[in-house]
Amino acid sequence: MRTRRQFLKDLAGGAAVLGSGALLPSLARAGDPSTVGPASLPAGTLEASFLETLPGKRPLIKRTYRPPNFETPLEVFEQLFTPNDAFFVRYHLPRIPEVSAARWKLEIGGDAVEKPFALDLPALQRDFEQVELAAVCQCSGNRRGLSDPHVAGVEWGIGAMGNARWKGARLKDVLAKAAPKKEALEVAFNGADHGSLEATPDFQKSLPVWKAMEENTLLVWQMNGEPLPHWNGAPVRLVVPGWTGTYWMKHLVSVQVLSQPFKNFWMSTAYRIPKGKFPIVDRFLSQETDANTPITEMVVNSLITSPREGQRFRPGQPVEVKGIAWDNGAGIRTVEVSADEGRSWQTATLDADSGRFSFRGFRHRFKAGAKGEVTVLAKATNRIGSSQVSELVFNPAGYHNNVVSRVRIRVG
Ligand SMILES: Nc1nc2c(c(=O)[nH]1)N[C@H]1C(S)=C(S)[C@@H](COP(=O)(O)O)O[C@H]1N2
Ligand SMILES: [Mo]
Repeated sequence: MRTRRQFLKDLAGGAAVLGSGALLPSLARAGDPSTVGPASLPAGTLEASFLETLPGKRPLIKRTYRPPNFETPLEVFEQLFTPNDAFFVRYHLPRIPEVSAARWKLEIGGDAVEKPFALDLPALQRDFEQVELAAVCQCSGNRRGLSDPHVAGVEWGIGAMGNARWKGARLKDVLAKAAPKKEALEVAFNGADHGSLEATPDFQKSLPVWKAMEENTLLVWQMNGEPLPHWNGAPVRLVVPGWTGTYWMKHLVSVQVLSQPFKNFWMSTAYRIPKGKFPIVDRFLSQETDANTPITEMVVNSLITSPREGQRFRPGQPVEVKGIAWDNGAGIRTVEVSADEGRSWQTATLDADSGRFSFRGFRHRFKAGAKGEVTVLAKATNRIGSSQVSELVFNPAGYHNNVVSRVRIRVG
């Protein structure tokens, strides 16, 4: 067991650049075990998980301290948009400087541009059209802790995701100013955070140039109408709607347009899925190998927020099923709900559409039957006919868990 003192020591080491210690989390509000994740998380994960407060955040589910990995509790997803102080936090490396918005500079270059240049925040806000869109940021490893068998990595429950309104400039407009050459193949991104050891590969990621140039790929400085919180990438982060969180580089400091595939640990080894196992629309061809391919878009998924696991109802009492569904940006077409283990399905009512990259709320009401245990299932289907799976598609990194959502309630 790591002690509080050890933790503070580690964190102080990691955050030495902060000086003030302003970003130390306040310890420790032990959580009600039922709030820190589903019972099927690996042995030890639940015991080591508490609700704890990073500066500027409300209590979130701590999965690891260093680097900070904090998950959003289930009840927050009763709201369509995830408040900034409840938005999950995911880092790979422990040294996370507080980047000053006033001094922030973004370097734009690479071998596949004619005119490299640097940009500050006023220029990003003034010289390019500002757009705002709703989009889900979901970690590739969301629900990894529910993998069966369990796999290594941060043992996330259901809350390594969030939905926000993001505002900023289009990456393609900024890149146009650098005059990309026609041999541009990928665009690589670096953030201000790094490891404590020279040997730790820095967290840098690339996108295929076509995705970087899409009109919804943004350099954002605002989240839900506020400046980005430190822990979610201040002052500027990349937003890649439809694709998993790994590409959404925080504390962005460098954008490089490249004529060759970008190779590092985070591209070539991590964040890969076996080929042919998932329904992929967006392929990252310059990074594919015979065996595997980078994870790209999210798979269609849903989460039941009500009723809760184990909730009790009286026979005949109405049960209001509520939740959210999301996908790669094709858009949610239907959510079906079953109250009989999947023998029959009813179509749920979809709430208002906040855009194809946003969470989509759904609801359905049924009457609790006779005494006993009832399994409530929800299954989302998107506009290109992709549905949640009934059996886990196992893969060694525990990505893309979109098994039909399931909650058991008790009648009687
Ligand atoms: N600079 C930086 N950006 C990063 C990461 C990181 O470790 N460092 N992690 C990525 C991953 S894997 C995810 S899932 C998202 C999480 O975004 P959030 O912490 O704002 O929730 O940030 C991405 N951007
Ligand atoms: Mo992630």
